[in-house]
Amino acid sequence: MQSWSAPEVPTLPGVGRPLRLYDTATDQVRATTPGDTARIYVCGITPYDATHLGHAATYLAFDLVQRMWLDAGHQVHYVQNVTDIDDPLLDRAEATGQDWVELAQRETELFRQDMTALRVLPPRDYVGVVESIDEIADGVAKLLADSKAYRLEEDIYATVEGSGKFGYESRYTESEMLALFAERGGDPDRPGKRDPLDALLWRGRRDGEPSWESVVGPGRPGWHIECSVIARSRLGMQIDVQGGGSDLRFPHHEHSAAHAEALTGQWPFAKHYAHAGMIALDGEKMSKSRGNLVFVSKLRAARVDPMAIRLALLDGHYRADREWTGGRLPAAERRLENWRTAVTADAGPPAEPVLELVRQRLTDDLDTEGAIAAVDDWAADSAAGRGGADPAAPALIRDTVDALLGIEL
Ligand code: 5CA
Ligand code: ZN
Repeated sequence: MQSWSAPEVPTLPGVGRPLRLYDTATDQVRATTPGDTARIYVCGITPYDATHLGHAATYLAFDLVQRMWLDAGHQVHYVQNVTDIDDPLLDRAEATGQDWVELAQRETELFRQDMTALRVLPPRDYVGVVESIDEIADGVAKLLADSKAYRLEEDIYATVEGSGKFGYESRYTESEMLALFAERGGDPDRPGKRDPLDALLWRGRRDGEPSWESVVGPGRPGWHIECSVIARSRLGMQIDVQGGGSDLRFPHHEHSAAHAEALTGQWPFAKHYAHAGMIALDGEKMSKSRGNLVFVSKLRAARVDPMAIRLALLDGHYRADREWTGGRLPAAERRLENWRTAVTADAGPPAEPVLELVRQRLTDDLDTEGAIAAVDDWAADSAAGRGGADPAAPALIRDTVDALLGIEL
């Protein structure tokens, strides 16, 4: 699929620091250890009702991961999927009398426009499931051939034993896994499954549903295997980061990792499993099924500066579940104005210590609040005429905020 266009990233003096990031699987903040090219897979949208502020917050968190690696001198190979065929998309299309292909294309395009406006660096490979059916079916066939999958009526399931490590990513107990599986698209109670937690790999053709001919018969892929295959074929195994919102911790990322590990015999799928917290509105997780959504495109249509949206979403730790309230945007707009005033001044307090502090804060598990506070302090000193008058400072602050926080002043 076509990705979206990349914003310029200014080069900063000096070198960035290694990024430390919380890893769900080991319950620790640990250094990421990329090679020359860092490899990251971030789960993409299911394209209906895009892009709400919860989505945006999650993609912004991983945008900062990419920016930290670039600043530290790495190249980044970033892959993201689009779940452009799945039950929730078909349900929405049917409920609203739309063609599911058109719905998916329209929402994916809106997502691209929103990401561009928010200055999110694009994935190198933006990959739809529909365009990947053959490679996913090949993966299912291999799991069947290796006895790591089995047929149940017209469908195909993966055995949870297939990877030998099931459960390490989420660290949930069996009963927690069972509850979440039922809640998030799994079918623990289906008769005939070998284990209630076995995940659907391939859904055989049903009347009235889209399906494709394939090496494992007609049908369509299950959710988790799509991400395993799309990630593995482009990035290999032991990728640096597998990312998504915390609702993907289980079952999605557990099963995606298990399928990829069962396919390759290699472990782990990812060196870090990173999860962003959920954005809530009125006390409830913002979600398509609840319908309590604030859309990036609606805010843009109301002439809200996308940089204020970005700044508002970054003003909170990415791992914390947080509430979107009416006051967040005006606060971000005021802050943006203060920063813009300070970087258009002829001089300001020296910027190198600010750059150092922003690097330090962001590479410490993406402490955006700390980074924003460092820029606030500089802007306040500048406005008050404190701390020196370096004519090079405003330009360096502008580049720092642009390259590391992705905010164009
Ligand atoms: N297509 C799958 C992943 S393969 C999917 O989860 N799509 S999604 O459209 O439902 O979500 C896209 C991303 O946004 C996921 O990483 C999800 O965890 C994240 N997300 C969804 N709702 C919220 C929310 N309220 N707050 C933060 N992130 C969210
Ligand atoms: Zn995914």
